Amino acid sequence: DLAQIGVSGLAVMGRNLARNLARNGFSVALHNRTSAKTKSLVAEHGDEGTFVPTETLEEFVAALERPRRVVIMVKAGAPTDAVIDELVPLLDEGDIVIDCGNAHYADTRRREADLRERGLHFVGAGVSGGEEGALLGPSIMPGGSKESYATLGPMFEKIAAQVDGTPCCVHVGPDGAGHFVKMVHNGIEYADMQLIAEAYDLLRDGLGATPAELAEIFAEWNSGDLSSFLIEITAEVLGHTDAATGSPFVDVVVDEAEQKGTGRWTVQTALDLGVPVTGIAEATFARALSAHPDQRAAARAALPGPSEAAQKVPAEERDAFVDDVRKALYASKVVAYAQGYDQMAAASTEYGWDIDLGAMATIWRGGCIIRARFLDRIKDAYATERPASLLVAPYFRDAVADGQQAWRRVVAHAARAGIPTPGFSSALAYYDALRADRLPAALIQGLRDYFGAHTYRRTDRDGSFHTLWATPDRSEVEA
Ligand code: NBP
Repeated sequence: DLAQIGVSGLAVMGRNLARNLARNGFSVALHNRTSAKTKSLVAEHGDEGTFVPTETLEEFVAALERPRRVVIMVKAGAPTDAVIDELVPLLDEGDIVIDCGNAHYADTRRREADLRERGLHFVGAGVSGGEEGALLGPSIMPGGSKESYATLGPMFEKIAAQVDGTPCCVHVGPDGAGHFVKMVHNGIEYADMQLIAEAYDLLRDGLGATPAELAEIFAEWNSGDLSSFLIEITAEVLGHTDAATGSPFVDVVVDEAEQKGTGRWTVQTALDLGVPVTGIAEATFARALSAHPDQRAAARAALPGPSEAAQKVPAEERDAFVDDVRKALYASKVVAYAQGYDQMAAASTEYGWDIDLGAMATIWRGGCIIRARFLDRIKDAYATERPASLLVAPYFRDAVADGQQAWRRVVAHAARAGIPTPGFSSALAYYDALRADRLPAALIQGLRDYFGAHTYRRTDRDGSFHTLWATPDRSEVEA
């Protein structure tokens, strides 16, 4: 019998995705560049469902029912192109090639156009949830044609995480839309983690509390509005004791954050689209800063901070401080999501993707790293019409208004105590800039006109104007 779907690339992700498909009743053809991984999968998990192991791509393709559904799950970049190049000559019109790796959406657009010309469907599908998600139910963000989704969608919806009976998988939009949304998801994940880290830093310094005590605070937050996978595992990590030293685990880890590049892609893309994603950018830069130990050591030796006394929160204000930090975290998180949503909206317009933004919140509620109670609220915010910003959607508007003063107190405290809070601070600056009656952008326009004759518009009448700055009377001309 021919297999319903094939998976090529059987490292941790591909292996678990293949098992997930088999466990859900689909017959799965298996292929890996080197066949050891194929053999071990069948040897260890062959009883979980129907697997058709193959050694060559020719055998693999021949083992699939038509139209063929071929999932590629290899290292993103050149390896993906290598597999596609080898695979394509073996396929027939109407077959579907699905890249479930972490591809850059521009690569996906290129590959999709190329395969479409050859009569094939190419689906770039974002898959979130790591190893465990791939096995037990990830959040899946497939792009590509509507036609390909008609045959692929039901399978993906079955293996995806389910929340309240709704699968965490939806057709995002044509060509690179799925991988774009996955990229923004990862960018938001960076921002989420940075904000949590800042909250931890503020509490630890301000309260002088132990990581174990802070773990309890995060566990408590996880029962409220902030409830999310990342807050839950923050409590776990902070509560963990290092077996070798008996110290809190967080104290024995080198404080230099690494990154694989999806945060950077999100920021680079946002710059091109002209969308401020300051939350994601600050999170990405904060990781970069942490990873320069020599520069940090030089600065630590040379640059003074505030007096010790400024850092501690008085005993009678501790509970209020904890609550302020919680509200500041929530408000900053709303800003980060609002910005990520703006970025998806801008790309949707730019590329004609017609992304249903509310549906993105729906499919991020389970399976993926940023899964959170919060996302139900975002889904609701987009249920009727698209708000000008997530910040002005009624629920979030009220929540942020409620936390606004706390947010200001926390950022002021951080500045006085010398605690770096680029996420909290820039989010508040974004909030204030967005709601400002007048921005100093007017002065910037004046300066640009002065040195570069770049012209400006007036508040009182239409047209473009230039002031003759070098003339004695500085008269104005219409440009
Ligand atoms: P890796 O990213 O480590 O890739 C290993 C796989 O790529 C192996 O199957 C390997 O075959 C194959 N491969 C390589 Br490397 N070069 C190849 C080539 N030139 N031709 C054919 N095959 C080649 O695997 P992974 O961690 O399972 O991740 C797979 C994809 O999923 C990546 O794009 C990743 O970014 C994405 N992703 C990963 C996670 C996660 O949590 N790990 C989460 C979400 C998405 P071999 O066995 O013969 O060397």
